[in-house]
Amino acid sequence: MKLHWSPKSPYVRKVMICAHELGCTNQLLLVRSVAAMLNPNPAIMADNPLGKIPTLVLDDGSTLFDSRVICEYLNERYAGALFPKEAATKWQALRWQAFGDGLLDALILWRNERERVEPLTPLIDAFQVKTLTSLAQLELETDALSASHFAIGHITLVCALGYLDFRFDALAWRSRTPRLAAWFANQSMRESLRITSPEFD
Ligand SMILES: N[C@@H](CCC(=O)N[C@@H](CS)C(=O)NCC(=O)O)C(=O)O
Repeated sequence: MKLHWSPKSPYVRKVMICAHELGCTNQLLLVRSVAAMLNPNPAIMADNPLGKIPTLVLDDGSTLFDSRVICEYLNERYAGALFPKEAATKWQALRWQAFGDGLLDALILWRNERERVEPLTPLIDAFQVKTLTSLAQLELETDALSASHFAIGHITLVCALGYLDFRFDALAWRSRTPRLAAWFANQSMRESLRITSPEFD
């Protein structure tokens, strides 16, 4: 399988963490692909008209995107337990995945906006409010995260918090959410998270 990949993309990181957890990284041919919102990449668009990474090309030539679909596909193909099946844990795991993905979506738009010559201040402010409110909510959910089995929700939230470290250092998120920071530090010792950290590039 070919994966349009970059070590800096937090959504690609989700897929790589799943692949490490499932023991299938040797089945992935990683093709370094530059995906920039303002510069659509024809090589990615040949496999995904949206021009986004991650995009997975299966051996029969069919394609899968986005990260949610690829992670679930790998989990099913390699009989993993990263997508809980029981209702008691399934919906919370999927909610945490949506929470982490939504936070990442906001952070990426925020980063694009702040790099413009004349950033729109109300938009920047709105992204900041959403991010800080999300962090405050996650701080309240730390016990529930610690008490539940490592799954796709944990993976996605770690990718979102890791992206804050990578691109939003000035936000100093740890000082606002000490319990979440302790949870993150604990999770980050896991091999699949350690070796996919963007600092490893
Ligand atoms: N919802 C998608 C988001 C993927 C995404 O936005 N990836 C970024 C790279 S971090 C990208 O490809 N951006 C290029 C673009 O938006 O044109 C997923 O979960 O895979």
